[in-house]
Amino acid sequence: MELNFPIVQVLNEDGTVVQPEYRERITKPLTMTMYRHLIRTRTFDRKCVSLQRQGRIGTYVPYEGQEACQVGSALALNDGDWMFPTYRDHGAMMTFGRPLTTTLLYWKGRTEGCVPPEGKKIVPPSVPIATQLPQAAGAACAEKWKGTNNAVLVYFGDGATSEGDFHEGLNFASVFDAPVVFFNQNNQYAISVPITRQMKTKTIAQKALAYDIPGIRIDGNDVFAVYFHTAEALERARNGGGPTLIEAVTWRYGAHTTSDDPSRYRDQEESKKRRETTDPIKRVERLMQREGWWDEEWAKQVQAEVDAEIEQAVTEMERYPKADATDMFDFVFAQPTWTIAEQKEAYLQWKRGMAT
Ligand SMILES: Cc1ncc(C[n+]2csc(CCOP(=O)(O)OP(=O)(O)O)c2C)c(N)n1
Ligand SMILES: [Mg+2]
Repeated sequence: MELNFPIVQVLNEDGTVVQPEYRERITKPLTMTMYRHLIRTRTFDRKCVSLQRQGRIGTYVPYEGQEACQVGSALALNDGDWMFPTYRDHGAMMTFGRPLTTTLLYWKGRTEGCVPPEGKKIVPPSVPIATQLPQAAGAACAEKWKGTNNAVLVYFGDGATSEGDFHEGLNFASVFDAPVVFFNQNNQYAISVPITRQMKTKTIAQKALAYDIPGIRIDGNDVFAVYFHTAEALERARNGGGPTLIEAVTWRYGAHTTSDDPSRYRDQEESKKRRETTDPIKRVERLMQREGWWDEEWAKQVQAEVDAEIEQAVTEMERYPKADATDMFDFVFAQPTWTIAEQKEAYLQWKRGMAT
């Protein structure tokens, strides 16, 4: 079965374009845009890990290693499209237009971090696994029935495929030919659980067969494969062709979250080896060198601009006070349920006790 879903690349690890039909479309300006976004997302991610270590933001979910998945797919969207991210997809959100300060405020626990940017349909990240899939299918149906040209892109991990919501979302979208692209980032782990413990199938893409929708397995560290295949799937969705399941095979270099220690469940050598061989940024650099597009001064300038933008966002985030823990009770529903009201009261009592 795996043979039917080989991993598709456009750019291989050496930075060589291996699919001639895309050759003409890989221009210098497009490559420079990709590179800038990859550097911006990686630098931001590293900065966030360091801010967490210094106690300036709360728990953080790093995505280093998965930048090509997030940048390539987000750049394939039109402005009017929807994005349904998970807690790991702030690289995709910032590429689609979410301000960096918003992302920082989210990880500081402030409610401002859940407010979508004006004019962009970026849903707050789903922390409960896979709940966003049926929601995305529903949003896509709504766009279709309203007769718009907007499509939906929904992210989820390999672990999410074990949830009922995964199957419900795909089935619903398939039955109604909803204009939605299901974008799976297969980083091969659900916290400490490897994919072999998560499913018996060899691929995630093959699950598309059960819903009679197109499924494709791509190299998630190849920003061009991600970009072109997501764009094609979105285009098909807009033209009435229904949903697509994309499995982007990738790897997170670091921990599941800043509270996790991956050395307890996997060999750290593997991540080190992958950094050297399959890194999404290095292969774009190799392409640029090969084509004679690489300019050391320009790369330094990109890094300096990105650093300045991130520093500015950190300064803005730090103007906000620490989050008030009662926010978590006040912002679930417009009117709290009695259970939430009771929990809030219990929390306030505990806090008063701590103060005396
Ligand atoms: C419904 C639900 N069950 C369990 C959890 C706890 N949990 C948080 S992250 C995670 C693993 C998810 O793995 P995957 O879907 O592969 O995404 P990744 O974290 O690798 O991006 C689990 C089980 C949760 N957040 N929601
Ligand atoms: Mg995973």
